[in-house]
Amino acid sequence: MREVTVERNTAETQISLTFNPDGTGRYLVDTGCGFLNHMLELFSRHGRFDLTVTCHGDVDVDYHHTAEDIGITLGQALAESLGDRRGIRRYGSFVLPMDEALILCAVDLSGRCTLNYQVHCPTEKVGDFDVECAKEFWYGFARSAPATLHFVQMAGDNSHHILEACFKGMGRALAAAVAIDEDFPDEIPSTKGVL
Ligand SMILES: [Mn+2]
Repeated sequence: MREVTVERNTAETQISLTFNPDGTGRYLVDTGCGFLNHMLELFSRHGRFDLTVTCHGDVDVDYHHTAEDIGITLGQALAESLGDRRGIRRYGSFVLPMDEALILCAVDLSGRCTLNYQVHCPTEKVGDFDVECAKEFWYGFARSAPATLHFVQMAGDNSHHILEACFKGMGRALAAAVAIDEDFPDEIPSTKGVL
């Protein structure tokens, strides 16, 4: 089991996060933001990752620091859990429909940060959550993983559905990417020999 726990403490957020890529989709999520809890719970279940998150953030400001810093911490936990990335499949992609929304999610656990976020929500908020914080979450994740992430919205006109499709779809794409390739479990999947 590749389970890791990461603590991250700043003046803005105090985060404790446990991540297991070989889990079953069990979660315990308390971020201080109801919508972000919902997204991380979906991510855990659809990726079959076990995930525990506790965050005490400066939510009296807004959810920006909370979303960004949880993304950073989750990316760090993913990186630590994979070690030198030996044996992983590296790539994953999923096109996830959520009612009228359709989102292409693709990941390369490349060791390099790229975020291509072509997601356009028609509203600024879902509940009390600023939809722009979702991009901050994924950018934080891509930087600290480090990983190449693509989100391309093919359809969708409901912000809740659009963001939910991103989290479910990237959960499933990542599940494929972190899986061990049983045919080549001792190989780092790069001609450079390093990821
Ligand atoms: Mn929902």
